Amino acid sequence: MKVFYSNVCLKHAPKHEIISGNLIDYLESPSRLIKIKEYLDSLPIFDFVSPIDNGLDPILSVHPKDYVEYLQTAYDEWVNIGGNKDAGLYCSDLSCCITKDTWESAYESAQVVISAALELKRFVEESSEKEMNPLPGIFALCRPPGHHANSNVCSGYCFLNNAAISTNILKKDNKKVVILDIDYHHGNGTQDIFYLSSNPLYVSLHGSPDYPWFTGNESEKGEGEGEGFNVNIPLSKDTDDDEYLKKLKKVIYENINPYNADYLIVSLGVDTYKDDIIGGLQITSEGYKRMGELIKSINLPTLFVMEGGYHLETIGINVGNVLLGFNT
Ligand code: OKP
Ligand code: ZN
Repeated sequence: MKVFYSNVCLKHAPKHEIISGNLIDYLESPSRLIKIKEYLDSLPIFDFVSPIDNGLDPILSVHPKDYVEYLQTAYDEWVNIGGNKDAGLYCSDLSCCITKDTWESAYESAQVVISAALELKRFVEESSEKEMNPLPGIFALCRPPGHHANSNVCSGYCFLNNAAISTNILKKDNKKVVILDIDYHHGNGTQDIFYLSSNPLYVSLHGSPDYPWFTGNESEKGEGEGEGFNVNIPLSKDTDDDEYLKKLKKVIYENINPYNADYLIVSLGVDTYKDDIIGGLQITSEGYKRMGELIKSINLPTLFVMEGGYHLETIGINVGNVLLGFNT
């Protein structure tokens, strides 16, 4: 399996964030990526590939220019004025610290995902039915993550919505896309971006009630043309492997398979892990293997996009297990 990866994603490294009024170490740290890379490197099936710079256009298909310019210039402007004005104009919470390196890493994170999406698309277009066995899967190992970023709002460690950007690439040529968001948190940014659209189908399983607090209800089903194409499955904290897999299986049968998509994008967070420090359902490392197997059963060319996961001791094996489950 090809893994798109770039060290430039490590540069964004704010020192602190504020959670519940307390100043703590920034949890969305570069070590997360390093740990995952180390683990995948130790297994023979993963090939690391560097992204190609595909420029701003794919990003601008999701994010307006004024927002992109804000991300590019806010840090310098803030330093120049001595730091008191408009710093948070496009931010919805205190977890999206913009440092001198943020734009570079957020841009690179998007480029990792764009390159992975283009590679998957090319592979599928060049393959005959026969070659689709084994099922093509590609992993975009990127940070900062994306699913809380709205078109012009950064929040929850996210600046550019990587899953949405890659959706717009895979949607080209009248293709249909499913986004399956298995991060612990509801992907409010992704939901919002496509709320009025029937393509992609957005499906999220997430812990509730929890961040981002005001979205992720089952009653949010999309609007207009998008009605029926947004599926939220809120889960209680005590959800274990069996319960999780049962719900995932149900949504695959009832919503994902009947949609008849051409591509699957998995917003891959492993913060559902039982000991995660921010999220945490009762999922075990073995559970991630089963999740990967179930995702494979959807039988679509699949782009895995890295989102959350904060338990550094197991983040590698948990991500690895989803991918291994898919690849068996
Ligand atoms: C990003 B991703 C917890 C505060 C959490 C932001 C969480 C963002 C998660 N009390 N602050 O979905 O993993
Ligand atoms: Zn999360």
